[in-house]
Order: sequence, then C-alpha cells, then structure tokens
Amino acid sequence: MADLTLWVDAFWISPYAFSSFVALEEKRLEYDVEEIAMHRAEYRAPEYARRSISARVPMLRHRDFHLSESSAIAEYLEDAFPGTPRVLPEEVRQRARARQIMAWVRSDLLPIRAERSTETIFYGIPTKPLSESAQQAVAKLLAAADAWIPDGATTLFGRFSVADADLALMLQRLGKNGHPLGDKVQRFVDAVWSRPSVRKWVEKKRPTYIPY
Ligand SMILES: N[C@@H](CCC(=O)N[C@@H](CS)C(=O)NCC(=O)O)C(=O)O
Repeated sequence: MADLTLWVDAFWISPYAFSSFVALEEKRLEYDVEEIAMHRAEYRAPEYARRSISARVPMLRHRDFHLSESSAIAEYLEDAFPGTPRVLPEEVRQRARARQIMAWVRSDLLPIRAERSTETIFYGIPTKPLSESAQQAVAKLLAAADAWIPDGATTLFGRFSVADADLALMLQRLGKNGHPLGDKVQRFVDAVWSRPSVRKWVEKKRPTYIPY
C-alpha cells in the first residue's frame, strides 16, 4: 500500500477530486485511488465519514492523516512534499492569486455549476439553454479568464499550477457544451486539457452514469 490514498467519485466527474488528482499526478507521487459511489451515498459510510469528518469527496490519506477539501489537499501536498514539482506558484502574489482563483471557482458561478454540471463534460449529457442568471455568470467567468490569462500564454503564472486546472475545468463547462470561449481562452483551455495529468483524468474509462 502506498503512503498516499486519494478517494475520488466513482464516475470521475467531481471537479474537486479532479483538482486533487491532478495535484498528485503533477507531483509524481505514488498513491492509491479508492472510488466512492456517490449515487449510493458511500461518502456517508461510517468509516469514510469518521475519517473525513465532513463526509465529502475527495479525501486524501497520508499515512495516518486524513484530509478533505481539495484546496487544503493541494496546500498540504505542497507543504508535505518539498522537492516535488510545485502545484502552486512559488512567488507570493502569484500564489495568492492562485488561491483566489481556486476559492472563486469553488464559491461563485453557481448557475454555471448547476446548469453545466461536470457530467456534461465527461459523459456528454445534453444541456438546456442557459438561464438569464447563468448567462450573467458566463459573462463574469469569461471576463475574469480574459483578465487573468496573460496574452499569448497557456498558463496563468508562467508554469502550470492547480489553479490552471481548476479554471480550465470551469471553462470546459462552457467549451465542451458548444459555448465559444474566444481564441485566447480556448488556447489556454486546450493546453491545460492536453497535459498528461489532466488527460489521465479526462480519458479515464467510466462506468455507465447513474444520476444522483
Ligand atoms: N469544497 C469541497 C467540495 C467537495 C464536494 O462538494 N464534493 C462533493 C462531490 S463533487 C460531495 O462530496 N458531495 C456530497 C455531499 O456534499 O454531501 C472541495 O473542494 O473538496
């Protein structure tokens, strides 16, 4: 058994599990994966809930230490494994910006998250036209992406970070559903989507999707 285990959702659609998976892959750490069947509410199973406390996916185990919340997992991996490839920028303001972006995609843009859920990306589930509030959120997201992605760049901070993966996944809720992103943002998303760590998640062979 590896020192590290990551619990992900069994359909491989959780944007938060995605973030932690990409962080572990980018750090080239050896780890085991355990799957949680969300449609069977396995995250409420007594042992899982006792370890994670918040009964949510993902959860990381490092030896006898268990940690939930994907941003905390990225920070922990960065602190606990110095000398491995960084997943957050080294420079203090860039790292603060990365944290801002990671917190923002987890806390704002709710209509996009609701109307363009990640099964539409990974299972191609058909979508309905966006509501008025989702359209407003889309305008906000695209303006933010345009402001944050430097012209001609394919990373936010000169080299890849988990904030790139998180922002690209949020943008793919639109891009994979036929919403034009504009050349600069599309180039950024395509570059993130072609990273081996991201492809490993995207190309995962998935079981038949069961809505939950
Ligand atoms: N802020 C958390 C969100 C985790 C989360 O919402 N996970 C979902 C799966 S995508 C979950 O566990 N849902 C079950 C529940 O919240 O009861 C993170 O970044 O890890």
